[in-house]
Amino acid sequence: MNQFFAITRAVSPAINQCELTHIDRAPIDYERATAQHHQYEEALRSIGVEVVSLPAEQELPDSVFVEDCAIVLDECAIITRPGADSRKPEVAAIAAALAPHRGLMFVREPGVVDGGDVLPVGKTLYVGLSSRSNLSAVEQMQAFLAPFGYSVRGITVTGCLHLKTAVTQVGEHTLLVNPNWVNKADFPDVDFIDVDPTESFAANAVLVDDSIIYPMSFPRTQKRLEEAGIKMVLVPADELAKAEGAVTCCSLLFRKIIY
Ligand code: CIR
Repeated sequence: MNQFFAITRAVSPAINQCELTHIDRAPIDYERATAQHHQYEEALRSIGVEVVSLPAEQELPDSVFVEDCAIVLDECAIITRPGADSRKPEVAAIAAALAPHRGLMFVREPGVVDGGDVLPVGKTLYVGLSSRSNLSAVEQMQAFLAPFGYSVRGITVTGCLHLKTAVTQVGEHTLLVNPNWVNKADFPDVDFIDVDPTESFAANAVLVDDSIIYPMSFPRTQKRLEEAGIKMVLVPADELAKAEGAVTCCSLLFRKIIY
């Protein structure tokens, strides 16, 4: 059994000023979002993850979505340069929190990338070329990671915010996917579970060892996952979904490395 850390950050009181791209603005209940975020942290703890919870950032509406600030691999961490200008200041505190755990590398201008666009599967990093992430960042990340044997591939994603809105890993060789937003042919040598067609946003799950943390809002896709024998810890996540965030967005999960 691997040991994992997760970095999280409390919901900002400014959450109602969050960025939105593909959904309409609806009021977000800060207390409810915070309560659900605590349940998410508890879910991580329930499967043995050590949670490092950072304080809320008053001035940074989207700062609860820490996933977008870094890509943490066993060998190093890449600090991103988020695609939305309002989110660029979020990375400083995340770099400081990661520094004790990994050597850091930094994506530089003109590169932009949100961690939500980066899906590592084995030694391949798939990067969604969304409105938030570009080829310059793909090239920079390829240069950082080539010495560790990774290949970094930019792929097309349409209709949703990030690559990981459309596809995430739910087993070593299994991806949970919304085939309307990505092309399954871009992911060789894996098995797929498709989301139920009525549950477009159901493809985002957090994989920890052989369990996933999964939103309660998608019962039909949940049934498909159960039928595939995937262990699940269910969490309420509908309040932060109004900020266009899902479950992977709320943590930076990485293996403890004992040097
Ligand atoms: C944004 O538009 O940047 C935030 N409102 C939502 C970010 C969600 N993050 C993620 O999917 N990794």
